[in-house]
Amino acid sequence: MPEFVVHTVPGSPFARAVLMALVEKGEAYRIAGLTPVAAKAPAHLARHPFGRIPVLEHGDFSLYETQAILRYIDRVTSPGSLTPADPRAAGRMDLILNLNDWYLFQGVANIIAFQRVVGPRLMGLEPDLDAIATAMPRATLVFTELARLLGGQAFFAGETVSLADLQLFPQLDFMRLAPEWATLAGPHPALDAWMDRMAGRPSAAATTWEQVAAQAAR
Ligand SMILES: N[C@@H](CCC(=O)N[C@@H](CS)C(=O)NCC(=O)O)C(=O)O
Repeated sequence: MPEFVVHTVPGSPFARAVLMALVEKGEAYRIAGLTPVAAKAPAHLARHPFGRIPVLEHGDFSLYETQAILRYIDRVTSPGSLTPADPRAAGRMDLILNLNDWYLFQGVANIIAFQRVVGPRLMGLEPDLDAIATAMPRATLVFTELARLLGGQAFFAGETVSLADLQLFPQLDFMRLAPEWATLAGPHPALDAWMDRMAGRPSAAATTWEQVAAQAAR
């Protein structure tokens, strides 16, 4: 099996999902660290024409878009162990993957987590409180829907961890650092308990911002 190489700026939640999947699978990987500037430079644009991260390289094969990467990893290593066999559970997994990308990241995490966590930490920015306030109605809807979809299950696609949990956790792990978390997750204790369950997994502990930065520096 060729080496898995993940191109990323340390701190990226999308890249963390990929790294968590590799750890869940027991696969070794190497991080090819980028800066935000290098992510827009020709060398990276040759890997990802839209200048985003992460990019996975596996031998002579290269892939971008986190969902595609996650599914690829799940297909080439102990096939399908992170995808439920049951079609309805798999449908829920797919729904969460898309909900993450379209409704949580776009308009919620890319505003609230950026303003509260990423911007201050990466660029020394002050949070834009108006932008955060504008994102809160959509954030409330997303959290309510996530709690409904989780229901009383241990994980989003049933009783075992799936790609859905790995995609969602890194975004919410940043959201949890924002003061808005109490308002958003307070009414949904099952969601908070799921966060604790995910945070306790070795794949979460091995892929924190600090861990990824240290690995990228090697
Ligand atoms: N749809 C992409 C989204 C990836 C994405 O937005 N990554 C962020 C970092 S977490 C990024 O590249 N940001 C740089 C930018 O927006 O220019 C995926 O699933 O991989």
